[in-house]
Amino acid sequence: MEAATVAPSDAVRAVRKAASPPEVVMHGLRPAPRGWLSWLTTTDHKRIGIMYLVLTFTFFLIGGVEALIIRLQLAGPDNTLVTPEAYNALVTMHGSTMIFLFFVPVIAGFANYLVPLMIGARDMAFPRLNAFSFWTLFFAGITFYASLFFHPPAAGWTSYTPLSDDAFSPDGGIDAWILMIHLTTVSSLAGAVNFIATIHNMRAPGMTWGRLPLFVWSILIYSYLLVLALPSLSAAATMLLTDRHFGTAFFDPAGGGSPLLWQHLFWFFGHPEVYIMILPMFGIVSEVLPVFARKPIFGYKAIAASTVAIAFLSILVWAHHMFTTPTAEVVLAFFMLSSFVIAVPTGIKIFNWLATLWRGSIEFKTPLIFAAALPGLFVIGGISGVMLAIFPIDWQVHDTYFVVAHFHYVLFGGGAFALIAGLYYWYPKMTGRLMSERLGKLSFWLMFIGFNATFLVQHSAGLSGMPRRIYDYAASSGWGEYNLISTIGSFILGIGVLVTVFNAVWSLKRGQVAGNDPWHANTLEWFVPSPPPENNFDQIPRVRSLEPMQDLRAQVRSTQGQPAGTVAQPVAPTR
Ligand code: HEM
Ligand SMILES: [Cu+2]
Repeated sequence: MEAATVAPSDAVRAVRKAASPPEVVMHGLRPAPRGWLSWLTTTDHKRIGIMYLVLTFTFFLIGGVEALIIRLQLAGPDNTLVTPEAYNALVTMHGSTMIFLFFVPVIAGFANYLVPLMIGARDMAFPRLNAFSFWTLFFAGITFYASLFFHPPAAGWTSYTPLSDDAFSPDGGIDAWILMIHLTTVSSLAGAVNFIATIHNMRAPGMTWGRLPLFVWSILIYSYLLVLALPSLSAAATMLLTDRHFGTAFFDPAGGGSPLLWQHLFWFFGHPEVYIMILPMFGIVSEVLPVFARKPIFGYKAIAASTVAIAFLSILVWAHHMFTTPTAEVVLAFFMLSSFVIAVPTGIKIFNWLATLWRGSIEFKTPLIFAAALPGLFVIGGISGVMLAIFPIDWQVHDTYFVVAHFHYVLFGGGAFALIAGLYYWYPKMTGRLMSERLGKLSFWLMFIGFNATFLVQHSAGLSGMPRRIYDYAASSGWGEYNLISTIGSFILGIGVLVTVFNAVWSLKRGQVAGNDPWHANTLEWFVPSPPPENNFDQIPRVRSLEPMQDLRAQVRSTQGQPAGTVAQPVAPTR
């Protein structure tokens, strides 16, 4: 026909267009950023998770160096390695770094990486909010450490008034601390809302509450506790800020305020905070033990329920940090008893973990060894905690090294060991390579010996009266030997940590290639390749039990008639 050689008129084009189905036309799509810019602009939960982990482990190392300087200063009597002012700053930076810049956000790092994968989702509910959480944390760290260049805070990580008010801490260090608190709070709250929305709404088909992995349970409760506890701290920090700069007197008796108000607000946040840190560690242990014991977790429901119970009870015990303040005896008794009660759900967990290991065919891999250290070391800290909760005992040992020993047994002995278990366990998923087992075991034994050498003797130092946060002591005090042992232990512990850091860096290129499921694990993150593709799941498997990977393997066995070593989603072509 003639028309074939003639270009169609605009009118014809318009008619043709109207007849064809509607199309989506993309205008001006920018090419995806590459290199470091792609990290800066990412909203992928896995990349954000990795940035969280790198940032928070960096703070862990900085906080660790501060701890070693503290230990050097205390190694012997009448030491003057650092000035008293620098010492106070070191203690404050160490405590604040470990709690606010390391422990709470490192959990957000693991959770960011793992929660969507474990529940069969393609990302977090609000990916941009997620990036916002990370960058707020980043700037919180910068704000806090920038104070080193003018005047670091020195009122302890608890910033008790009146020490932290403008009369006693006139320079800007406390303000940097307050700003850091505000920024980490905003970061954690945004993260918590994101985890809650994700876990409630984005689980794979079939993943009922009774099939939710225990780590995900612990992250859900961690998030709710953050939402409940953090506002109390932000309010207190804001009041301190206005007291310092705008003439209010919330904490100043001269203007009708009360320094005790700070303590109440701080510990109303502070005790839930310890469970914010430790419950996810319990979650890691509950994931790792059954995999390496080759048995289902014992008492799934009891472990999940005890997580909720501990979280609830943790809101009722804050004044056990204030037993030495003027308080009516009936109130002291209430807080003593409520503290005792927490030992019950905690004990339930311990027994369930032991029952999980009992008669299992245990594989002594590094993640298992680190995870199994938690029940042992945490129980020591739990028992000293119950002792401290008896208020006449607390009257004797409050603010001594006994308390320092207590909370390091729970936080480092329980917490950090479990965290490193998580690192060895999930590293192959994140990087595609296994960490070295030999270095892992070396690291464990150095850390285990170093940790106990550092902190066991601190119970004795505390019982013989050594005060917490003290700068130096006389030779006649008799504390010299305890402290020397403790300092030597802390360096063994430090070397142990460095072995794992070296292992993580070395294995990035040299580690054994992992495949998607090196541990023959139970949960969905092992179904996708290591590292997972950007969209995580091409198809989202239907979940039929607590151990979906076991079901998938059984399915392969029954359809192909041969045992499935691992099962995996077909590898998608990489872009
Ligand atoms: C059985 C459970 C626990 C009980 C009964 C308990 C009890 C106590 C008590 C009574 C104190 C106050 C000591 C004093 O100031 O004289 C204290 C301090 C402390 N506890 Fe616990 N605790 C328990 C578990 C934990 C856990 C799991 C963590 C952390 C993950 C933790 C971290 C701390 C910290 C950081 C302090 C020091 C607070 C400060 O700066 O004064 N505790 N604990
Ligand atoms: Cu407490």
